[in-house]
Amino acid sequence: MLTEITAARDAALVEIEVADALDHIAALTTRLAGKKGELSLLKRQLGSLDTVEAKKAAGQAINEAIAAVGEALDQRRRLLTMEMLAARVEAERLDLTEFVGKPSRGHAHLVTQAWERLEDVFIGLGFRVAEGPEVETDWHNFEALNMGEGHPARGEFDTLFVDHVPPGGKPGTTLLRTHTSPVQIRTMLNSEPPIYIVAPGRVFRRDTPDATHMPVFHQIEGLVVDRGITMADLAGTIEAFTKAFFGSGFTSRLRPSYFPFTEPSAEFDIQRPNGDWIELGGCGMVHPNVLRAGGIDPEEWSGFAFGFGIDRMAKERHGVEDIREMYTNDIRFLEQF
Ligand code: FA5
Repeated sequence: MLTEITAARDAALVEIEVADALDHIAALTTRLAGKKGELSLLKRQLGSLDTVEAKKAAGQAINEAIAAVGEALDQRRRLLTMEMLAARVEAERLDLTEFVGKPSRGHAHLVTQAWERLEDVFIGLGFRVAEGPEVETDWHNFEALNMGEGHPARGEFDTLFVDHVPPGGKPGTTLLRTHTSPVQIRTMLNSEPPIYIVAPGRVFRRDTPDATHMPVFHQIEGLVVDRGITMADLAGTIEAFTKAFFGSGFTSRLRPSYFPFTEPSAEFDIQRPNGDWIELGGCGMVHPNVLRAGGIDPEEWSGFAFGFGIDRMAKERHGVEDIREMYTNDIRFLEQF
């Protein structure tokens, strides 16, 4: 009988050893170690043994075998439970490797970079930075800039109007500023000459987007009002700025043009080291009517102003083909700058 018990125990231990799932262990627990399990059933045969000693020895052997099998089942259950949990953790683990070891700091947009560099260059030339609102009055955007009601030049600015009537005002006189020039007026009204300011900012026009136009873009305005300011000061400032911003290989020129708020007026172009000319913006001597609208006596003071497109400058500086690319928010494009 002892041989039979040992054989049953060893067979049970082997079965437990190879069980590879928790429900398999549960089934083995019932079959091997339960009250009606194979080992317990052996007890029924104890009656057939001849001596009390033999019965005692066999009974004890059966109990030890049941305990050994029970212990083996516990151990195997613990192991399989741990393996199952480890497998689940592994399956549900988030793969964070792409975030490890790769610093993912962003950087300023190329138009913001150009804007900040322009401020730096002009501050270096002795200018201060001024600001004005994006929602403007017709008076600041046009009237005070020598473009009275019905002035044909108004038509060149495809204006976006805001559905707002100011207290005591007329409908259709609130608009999104079409250029940064109204900051000239606000600065003259708020401060005494001498004035040396630049005003970078966002402007709006009903322009259809194409390779060189956006309906929302950025300009930087410059205004100088002092005693004895001449066109030579304007040309010298533009040239100093061109070299400081683009590099010593670049040069500038003024070409006669027309703006209602400057007289005389000019377009200014810059020349690349390869000889190409690029148009950057407009400029001129501040019109006496504009100085008057700003509360400044044109007999005592004179000044110059300029305004150009920041987006176009960023485009030229980085050799971007199409201005629209700068606003598609494509990280592969933006990352290059
Ligand atoms: C003006 O807006 C004048 N206020 C500039 C000025 C200021 C002249 C002071 C004299 C004295 P203009 O409409 O040409 O001018 O615009 C100036 C620059 O803005 C252009 O040369 C161009 O670089 C840029 N620009 C104009 N329209 C767009 C557009 N839709 N998208 C991107 N850039 C534009």
